[in-house]
Amino acid sequence: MTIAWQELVAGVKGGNLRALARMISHVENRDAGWKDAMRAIYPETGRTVVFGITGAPGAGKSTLTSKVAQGLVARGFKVGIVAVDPSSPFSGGALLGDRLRMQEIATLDGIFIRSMATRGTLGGLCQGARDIVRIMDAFGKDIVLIETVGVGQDEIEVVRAADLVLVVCVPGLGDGIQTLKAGIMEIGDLFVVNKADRDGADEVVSDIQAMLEIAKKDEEPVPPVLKTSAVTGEGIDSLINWLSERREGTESVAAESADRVREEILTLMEEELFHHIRLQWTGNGALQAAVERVIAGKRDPYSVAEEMLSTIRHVEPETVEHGKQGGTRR
Ligand SMILES: Nc1nc2c(ncn2[C@@H]2O[C@H](COP(=O)(O)OP(=O)(O)O)[C@@H](O)[C@H]2O)c(=O)[nH]1
Ligand SMILES: [Mg+2]
Repeated sequence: MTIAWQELVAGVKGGNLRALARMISHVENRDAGWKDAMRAIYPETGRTVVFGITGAPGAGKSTLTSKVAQGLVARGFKVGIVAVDPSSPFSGGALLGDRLRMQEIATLDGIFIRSMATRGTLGGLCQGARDIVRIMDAFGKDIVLIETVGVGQDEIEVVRAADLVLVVCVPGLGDGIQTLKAGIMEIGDLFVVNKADRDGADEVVSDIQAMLEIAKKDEEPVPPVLKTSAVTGEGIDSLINWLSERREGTESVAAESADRVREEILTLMEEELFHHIRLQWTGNGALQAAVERVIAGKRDPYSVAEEMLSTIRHVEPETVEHGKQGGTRR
């Protein structure tokens, strides 16, 4: 199938919703020509501020995300949502629940919602999220909210695609903070204690504040801790205020840091190399032959892998259609 990439790219830049959805799917599938298409939109990107919203399952991330998105739209922002669904067979219900809760706003003007599976994403979860964010950015979104569960390594990787991270905690999860993956406290720019309508919210706030004080580095301000309740509406406005202030006041946030660019280039190179290695070795039968020799007890996997790697001298890049240079951003 040949994809009408130019049409899609033009559609995305022109604010066409159908083109936006289709381009995201084709890029996510890594359909032939995806990189040229990303290159074509790259100069149009760099405006969107990306907020990662992470926390334990059931903390209220989806509920908060939809409330906050609606509040931001009411203030004139164009908002996109990326929902990273846990696709474990045990949480099939959660996935559906997320979709249903999100459905409520999927049709609201100015909000585009995209779900992403956590497993089997070509190119990795973080790069996948980054690609989607860029396409939404070129489409004209001012803000993208990425909702992700903060419990697994893959999920934490996703927040590397975010400019600022909100960590959602709740009372009544025992030691709520401990259920989050170690390392998540360090990445929070804002802590939200949700379900403040329940007992114990103030204790969780103090616990987090104490923890942040201990972890505090000189010069750096301690991240704020907000209390919210989707039931009573408490704190939702303050949360929306924080987000819109950060959207407005931090033009440099969206600028890519050297670390981030370095990491992205490496990720893209790894993806490409891996793709070529697979194609080459499955295509020419060398892999199958090696498998047979190992199974027959004639070789071991270690030396086979080493031998095969030593045959790589040069990896041709994917055919470049236009031969043009990628642009710089506006
Ligand atoms: N009592 C109370 N329940 C909430 C609040 N926010 C969300 N919930 C409920 O908590 C459950 C999980 O919410 P959800 O947004 O799906 O959590 P997620 O897994 O973090 O995305 C749902 O039944 C929500 O209605 C809140 O502030 N207070
Ligand atoms: Mg959710």
